[in-house]
Amino acid sequence: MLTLSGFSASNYYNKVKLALLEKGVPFEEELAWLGATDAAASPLGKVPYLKTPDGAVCESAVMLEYIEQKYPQNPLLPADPFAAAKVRELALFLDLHLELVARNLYPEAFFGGKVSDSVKEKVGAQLEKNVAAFSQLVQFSPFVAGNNLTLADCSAVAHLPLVAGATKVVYGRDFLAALPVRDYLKHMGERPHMQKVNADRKANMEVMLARMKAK
Ligand SMILES: N[C@@H](CCC(=O)N[C@@H](CS)C(=O)NCC(=O)O)C(=O)O
Repeated sequence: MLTLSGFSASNYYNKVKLALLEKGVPFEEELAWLGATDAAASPLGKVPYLKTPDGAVCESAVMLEYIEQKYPQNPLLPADPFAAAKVRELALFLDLHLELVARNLYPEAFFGGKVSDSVKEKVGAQLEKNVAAFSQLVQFSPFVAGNNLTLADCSAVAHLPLVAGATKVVYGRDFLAALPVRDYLKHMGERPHMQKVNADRKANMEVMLARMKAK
């Protein structure tokens, strides 16, 4: 049995959780807040990490590849190598060029902190460029990589709301406004597994905010 460790308010946790649910792979969830992670399983102290019968793995993209290879049912990657490369390309863009850049804004956008003007300027310019590049790759027809749900959607549903929300709060403008993100999220939100991920996320977010207030 697999154990997914982390917490449901985490976008990277939800990326892996949705993949497991959509593929129909049995798993357990183990609550691990930041600061209380298993150092052997996640040497950087990040969540999520996945405990497998063979040992633990960190890094969500690696987890998705492991899950795909180990449990081929309900594939989230096309069989054709080039089509699979295009899905991986999109997933990597979402993780690295959108989410990781927008993450610099989260302290101010979501956690009542402050981000310096120089960081805002640098991140804003980088995001403008990266969103334009992402727009050339993404399809939204209806899934981000085409007709089928893929592992790129697991990243997209987890990250796009945060990128849109953070830019809206910090710059007063949603940098993804030109893309059909709202319709896409609505469509994805109709999937029962996505509804479970969203319900768990909301419940866990309340607990997380209460913990932050109590500190
Ligand atoms: N590249 C990592 C990113 C995971 C990540 O940044 N998770 C956040 C929670 S959403 C975290 O652990 N942040 C704490 C930290 O970076 O120290 C992955 O794909 O798993």
